[in-house]
Amino acid sequence: MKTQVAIVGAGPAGLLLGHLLRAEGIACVVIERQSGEYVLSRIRAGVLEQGTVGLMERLGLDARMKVEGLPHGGFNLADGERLIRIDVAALTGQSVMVYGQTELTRDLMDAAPARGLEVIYQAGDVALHDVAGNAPFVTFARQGRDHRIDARIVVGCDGFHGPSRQAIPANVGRVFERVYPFGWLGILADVPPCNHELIYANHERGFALASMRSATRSRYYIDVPLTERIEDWSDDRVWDELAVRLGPDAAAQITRGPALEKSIAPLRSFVFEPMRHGSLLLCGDAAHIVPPTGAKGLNLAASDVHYAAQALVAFFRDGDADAVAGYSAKALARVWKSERFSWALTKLMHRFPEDGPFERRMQRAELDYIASSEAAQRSIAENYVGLPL
Ligand code: RFL
Ligand code: PHB
Repeated sequence: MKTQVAIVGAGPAGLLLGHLLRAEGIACVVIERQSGEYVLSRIRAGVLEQGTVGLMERLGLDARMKVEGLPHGGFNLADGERLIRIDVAALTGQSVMVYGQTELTRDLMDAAPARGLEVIYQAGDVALHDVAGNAPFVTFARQGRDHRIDARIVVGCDGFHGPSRQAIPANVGRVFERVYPFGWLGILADVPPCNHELIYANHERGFALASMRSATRSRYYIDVPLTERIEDWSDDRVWDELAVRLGPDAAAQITRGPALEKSIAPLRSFVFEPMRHGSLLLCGDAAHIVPPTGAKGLNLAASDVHYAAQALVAFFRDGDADAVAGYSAKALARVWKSERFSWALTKLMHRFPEDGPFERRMQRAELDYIASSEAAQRSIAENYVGLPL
């Protein structure tokens, strides 16, 4: 089989890119290791930046989001004593959209057949070949047969553990990484949220986040040491801990219910440079990871894809090879700013094992400053809604 662009991975990055390329008449195929059902079962991001929403609008795939998504004009930082509301709408004139990654992925998946976007699910042993040159190809096995797709460009949208990043020789790439000494234990339940906006809390006992998927579905997180096992966290134990960390006002509004999903995700900051090697481009978690504190992971995947689509349209339509060559620098400039914001908010809102009373006072002083300064709030707000594409 021959195509213009072979996309590895049908998560949000791969599907979004496939749709953007098809909308410009560029031939592409998406190759995914898992089944579509499995991809949809992963509970992940919940907050979309304006830019991500804008891409769905541009594709005309925003109808369900407009009905079911919840626009939020603010969010809250709590420290056990007070709630600092960041009035994102007043400070930036923009809002974020609470709409689950599962729903966004479903919208992209459902629209694929009608838009002529071919997605090959359950592809085993996916491997990238000759990406340094001008005739790369991808091989995989499916239903007992070996397949090969020849392309002009390969885009790796295969997440942190996928094979695309590994296809770049070690002497070409450079890794920047910070692994955090805790993970987030998340719980999803069909109960109304405790607050109409998100609450990020830094409590003496640790971090907590109250989020949601809809008016009847809540998503909560607490941070736990990496040594914790999910089997040791009964639903009641999670609810008890949330009630303490979120503080008495929020606790009074918490409705408890059985967990639909409960898991622990490690926290990591990671950037791989460059995001292009020869005919291979990397997008999303394949190239970088942020801790979830800033709600940036999916949104960064979307901005990468936006830049990649722009470059590929210029390349295939106008023969502009410089556009592809410039992709990495353009994407990385935005990636590093989101890395910084996610890291800074993680530092502000979590208790690190190595921290002593001085670091605690620094956190408190920074929260005091944020509470009292519109300039500080504006800086947080413009990062939270997403820096311009
Ligand atoms: P994905 O979603 O990991 O998709 C990669 C796809 O590639 C497939 N794949 C392969 N396909 C073929 N061959 C192989 N060998 C393959 N290996 C892997 C995988 O099966 C998969 O389908 O990466 P993508 O598309 O780059 O999207 C990134 C986002 O998923 C991620 O950044 C976010 O979920 C991060 N994140 C959040 N982001 C936000 O913007 N806002 C949030 O509120 C937010 N909350 C979160 C999060 C991530 C979390 N976890 C669990 C990591 C909350 C959590 C708890
Ligand atoms: C979520 O709802 O899953 C969520 C919200 C905000 C974050 C991270 C995760 O910062």
